[in-house]
Amino acid sequence: MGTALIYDEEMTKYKLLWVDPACKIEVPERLTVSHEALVETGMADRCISIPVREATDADILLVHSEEYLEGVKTTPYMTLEELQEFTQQYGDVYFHPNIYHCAKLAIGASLQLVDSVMTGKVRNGMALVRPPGHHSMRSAASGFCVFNNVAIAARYAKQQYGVQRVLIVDWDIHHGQGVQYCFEDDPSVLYFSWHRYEHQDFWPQLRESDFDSVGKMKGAGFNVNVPWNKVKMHNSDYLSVFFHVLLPVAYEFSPDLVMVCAGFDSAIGDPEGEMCATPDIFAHLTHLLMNLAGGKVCAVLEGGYNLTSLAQSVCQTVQTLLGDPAPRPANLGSPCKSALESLQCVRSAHRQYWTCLKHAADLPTSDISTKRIKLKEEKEKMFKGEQDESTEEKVWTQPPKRVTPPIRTAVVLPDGVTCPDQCKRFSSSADPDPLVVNKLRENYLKDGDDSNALATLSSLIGLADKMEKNEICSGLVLVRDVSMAMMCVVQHAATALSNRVLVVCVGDGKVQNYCSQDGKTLVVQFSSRKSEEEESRYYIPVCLKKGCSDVPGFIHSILGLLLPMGYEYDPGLVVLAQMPDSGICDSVWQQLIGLLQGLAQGHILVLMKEDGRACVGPTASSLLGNAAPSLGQLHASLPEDVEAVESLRHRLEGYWKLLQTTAAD
Ligand code: Q9C
Ligand code: ZN
Repeated sequence: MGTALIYDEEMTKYKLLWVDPACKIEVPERLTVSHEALVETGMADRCISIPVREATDADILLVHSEEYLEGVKTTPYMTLEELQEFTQQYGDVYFHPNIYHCAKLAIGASLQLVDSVMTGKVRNGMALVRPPGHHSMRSAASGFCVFNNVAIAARYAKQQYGVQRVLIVDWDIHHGQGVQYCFEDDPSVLYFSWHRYEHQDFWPQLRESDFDSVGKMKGAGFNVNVPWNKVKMHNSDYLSVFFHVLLPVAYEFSPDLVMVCAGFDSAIGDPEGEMCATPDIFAHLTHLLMNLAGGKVCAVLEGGYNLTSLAQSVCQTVQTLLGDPAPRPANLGSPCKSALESLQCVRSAHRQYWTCLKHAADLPTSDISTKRIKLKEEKEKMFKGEQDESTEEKVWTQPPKRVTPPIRTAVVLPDGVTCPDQCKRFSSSADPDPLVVNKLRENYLKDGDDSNALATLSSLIGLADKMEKNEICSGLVLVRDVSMAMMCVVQHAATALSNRVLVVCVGDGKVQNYCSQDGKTLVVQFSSRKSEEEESRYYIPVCLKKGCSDVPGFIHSILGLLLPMGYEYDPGLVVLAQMPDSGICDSVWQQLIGLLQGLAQGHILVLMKEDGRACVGPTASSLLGNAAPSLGQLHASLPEDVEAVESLRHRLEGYWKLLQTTAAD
């Protein structure tokens, strides 16, 4: 199953016809450079090209009023003066004789995308459209938007395909107030938006863009606003909000479809956003959504006004939708204080609606309105100070070309065990390094161990070597003794490989203390028994009451502990070991594999016991890049597990800054 790309040059055929400083950044080239970049990188060719269509009146009326539609319908016949006058009743938007036509195509493109994904013609896709949509309201244009493309698409998906729950992720740097208003009282559509806010000083300057607008009536809890109160937010600020707000809530919600308001004015270099997140962050944001809703992700372009950063960000998004491993999430620092304040406020505002946030810390001052005044005052004090126009924040290097290894997934399996055709059977027995073989024999094999075990271990080592050389992306090895194989590959990595290794061990069993003090390995073990080994920065036993068999507790420890530490650690290789009797079910296991592939450029080596054969199919499928099946709506974690995760977080947040969820005073 492929990735749809929906684009039509016709949508470049309108522009601003008079002088308006507020609108001059919204140019036709936004679309041409994005599309050309996809063509030049070969990505357009790899996508399934789907034609746009014109939205019907009925489509438009899913969200907009008849009066508004009738008004917009007259714009193609207006004189320049009439267009300017029509424009005047709205904020920061312009009309053109061809914009009504383009606006119908922009909706039609979004609906074609939903159709392609919902009928299974493709797995996911992106629509490159103009005009954007997320600011437009029932009866008003706004912020370059005429009709609300994504809101219409979400209603359409519900109506046409009986989709029960839609998640809308709005990573554009502006608040999509049009989307918020549309679904405010609707619990079937969860709207998440982060946006430059600056305590209501930034456009559209609405009180209701703040974190305490959580939705109304039955929709309470289904509107999640993350206001950025400072500019220059970095990759770690964005990721932190994904790990500690969006993803836990999204997994609890369990959407059947994910729509993305994919604006790239949240990227570095954008004159509107003034943020510092680099284009490669969109590979990760995209990747982290791709195991929701069985992989049904529809991205629709919104803003993005720096043509260079826009084109790069679009490429990162589409390449990730195509299934290529994401680049290493390098140099993640601590989220900034202002971001942590926002994070804490959002988590606190939503704790009554989402069980995953129930134990979130309260606001520092316990009173939301006191906090908001305090922060605003702080800001005004600062104002006289630095207006420094440092260029460093506007300069970045183009993300390096993402080279996918020739072999996606290699497997080492006993004879007779089958797996998907796309996997490559791997064996190093043709050319084993005699030194390695001797070392293996001496260190790991007891008398009586046969040559089969030796061959498996040397293949395992060979696989790790080829993964480091980027000749193979991921691997699956079935072994007799998981603990021993894990020790073997970790020691090999420590001595022969140059990369840091993240070891994730699922299930009980002694994990030899191979955590080096130098941080060459980071070991995270999920089990139901208290570990006898000493915890440290690099050995993290996550003790869950029922191990991995209680799904909510396990998922929340993956999202809230494992991923933040993993991203900050930035390993070159992930070793994932499933102990016998781990109690993990296939779909949870697949979620874990899917999420971990955001690390180490997808270099993940999975170890399982020989007789766990039933799981080979699902494991191989996940390693090949297929989306994990949805887990369904999650219930509350066991209180003991919440306690365990929170106490670990507190113990570790000094070492691992991405674990922080509160701002220090
Ligand atoms: N300094 C979207 O990104 N304000 N719309 C412009 C210029 C309006 C943005 C002020 C920004 C609208 C889809
Ligand atoms: Zn925007």
